[in-house]
Amino acid sequence: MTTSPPVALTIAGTDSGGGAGVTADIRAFAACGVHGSVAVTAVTVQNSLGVSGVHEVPPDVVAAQIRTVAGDMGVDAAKTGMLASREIIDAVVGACDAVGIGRGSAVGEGVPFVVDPVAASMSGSPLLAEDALDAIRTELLPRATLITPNLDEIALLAEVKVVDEASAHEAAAALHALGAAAVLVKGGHLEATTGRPQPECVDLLSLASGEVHEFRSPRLDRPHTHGGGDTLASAITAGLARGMSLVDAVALGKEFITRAVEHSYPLGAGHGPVRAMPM
Ligand code: PXL
Repeated sequence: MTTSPPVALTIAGTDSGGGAGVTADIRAFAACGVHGSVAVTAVTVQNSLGVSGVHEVPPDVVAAQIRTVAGDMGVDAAKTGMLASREIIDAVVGACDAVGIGRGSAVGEGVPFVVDPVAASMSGSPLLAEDALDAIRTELLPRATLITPNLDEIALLAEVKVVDEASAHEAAAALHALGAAAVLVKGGHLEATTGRPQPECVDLLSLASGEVHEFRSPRLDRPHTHGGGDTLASAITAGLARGMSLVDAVALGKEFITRAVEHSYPLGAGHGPVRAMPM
């Protein structure tokens, strides 16, 4: 008999260069053994050098993609990446509530929902309107099973500058106060932010119960890390779609992204992508 894999849904933007956004998400889903479905929020005109155009998908079309997929094949876990605007966030929240994605949805507990609060590309191009930050804070954080901000996104969302372990805990507490049930504080950008050499890349998983888990990996100095954040969040989402606990799914994600960075490759004249390796 042929068995079907679990289904994960990414709600995110495209990258014409195939490095980040839904292209990275689908590769990570496939490598982690889940079927990837997509609700495209925006089309970016992009290559390894950066983003030269952003074209938003109409909010009702974003919502329709979510409802159409969920109503047919079902969704075992979902994630968000680039959401572009407040109007798209409102549409995503409405559709997710209706089909039972995330906490506090119309259908009880809701399926696991990972919110990667993407604000800008690696090269600094904005991927989220300034007035949409508040919608991420008030609409999405409380619905998320897990949020996966990098240090820049933490500064924007919680107004905490993470420079060490104590401020990482402070950031997690501020994000819990905004309603996030679980926060993964990603330490990968700490060396660039503080200028202090970091032999390890330490990610902190903080649960609202007060439980904290640390995930450590050797710091790999690689120039080609395009799509790294998307890949990590997608591998975690895949783990959740497979029925893993949150802690086990984050452990899978950490192992997956460490291997993907280790095997990243040059492409074009700018930053190449991480490589999704089967797990
Ligand atoms: O990695 C963040 C990201 C997410 N989604 C899209 C992107 C990027 C970074 O460039 O282009 C579509």
